[in-house]
Amino acid sequence: MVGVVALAGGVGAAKFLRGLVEVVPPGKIVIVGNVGDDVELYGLHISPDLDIIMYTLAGIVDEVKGWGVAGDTFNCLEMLGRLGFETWFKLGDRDLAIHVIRTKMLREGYTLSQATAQLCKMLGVKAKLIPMSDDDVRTKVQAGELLLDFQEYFVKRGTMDKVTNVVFEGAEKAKPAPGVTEAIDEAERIIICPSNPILSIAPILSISAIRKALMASKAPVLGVSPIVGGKALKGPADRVMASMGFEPSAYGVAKFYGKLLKHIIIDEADIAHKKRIENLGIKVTVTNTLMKSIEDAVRLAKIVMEAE
Ligand code: GDP
Ligand code: FO1
Repeated sequence: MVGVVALAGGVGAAKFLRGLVEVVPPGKIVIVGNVGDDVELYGLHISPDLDIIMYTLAGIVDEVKGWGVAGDTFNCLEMLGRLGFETWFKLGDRDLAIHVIRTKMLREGYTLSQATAQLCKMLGVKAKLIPMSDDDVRTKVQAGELLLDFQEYFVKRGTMDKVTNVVFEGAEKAKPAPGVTEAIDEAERIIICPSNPILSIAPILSISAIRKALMASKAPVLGVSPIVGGKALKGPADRVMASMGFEPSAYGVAKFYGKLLKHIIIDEADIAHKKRIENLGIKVTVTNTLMKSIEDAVRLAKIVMEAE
């Protein structure tokens, strides 16, 4: 029986999920992960957002960066550099082992969701992590004349470009991975994690069968705002919202999700937006949403689980 479905990006989602697994039995949680950020480098399939969640829930994430494996070394990358290859994507040696195994499984005919389930099992992750799709959906970022691959925008160019449009290549034809819409149909509660709405959650919503299942679900859809006091705590969410015509605020996040959302949890810093959001027909809970520690994440997860 599925209790909770969580739509998740990377670092913001993982911080929240680390709390959620302490509040809800992990066996009752299905996490639908973004794979629009996936990239192929050196012949390896890398799924950064799935890995951030796996490493976090397995207790091996580099907590300072929020991605990668704690205490990793970079010998392989250093050698790749010596051989003349590009090294802007900082792949650690331990991290590489995951990409090698994922790629091996994909070459042997496993789907991405099967490979993810295997990796979760190997790492001892108890919650069920399902990629949004087994089909290729790739987020491309348009910045004026430039059309950038997601990681080129995010890591190589350090999010310096002003985003004018975002496209999810392959989304029209993509089907949800097995188990995604079934979990949404069965869920008692659906949570949109405090992730980047446009770059992390919109790719998931770009798959029409997922969007339809969410709209049809009897379970309440609750979101946590990743924008606090008009700013993203990390990354470009505020800038991307502004350049795409959305107010970079908790109100803008609520407006972006619109009818999908029943209830949003916003930060105390954003109390001024409460009435405005309620006028959109969305319920609001105001609390401290900063997750500086596991205790903060557990507290926030409890509030999300108790919100009506
Ligand atoms: P990414 O894919 O690795 O960029 O990660 P996500 O899309 O999952 O999350 C990025 C968002 O997480 C950013 O917009 C941050 O503002 C948000 N975030 C990070 N830490 C926190 C936190 O402690 N509280 C809240 N409310 N949002 C957070
Ligand atoms: N993020 C960075 O900002 N710089 C990196 O060099 C980098 C390497 C990297 C390697 C493996 C991995 O799984 C994730 C990695 N990330 C890196 C994080 C990641 O690419 C982004 O946070 C997400 O794609 C945005 O969700």
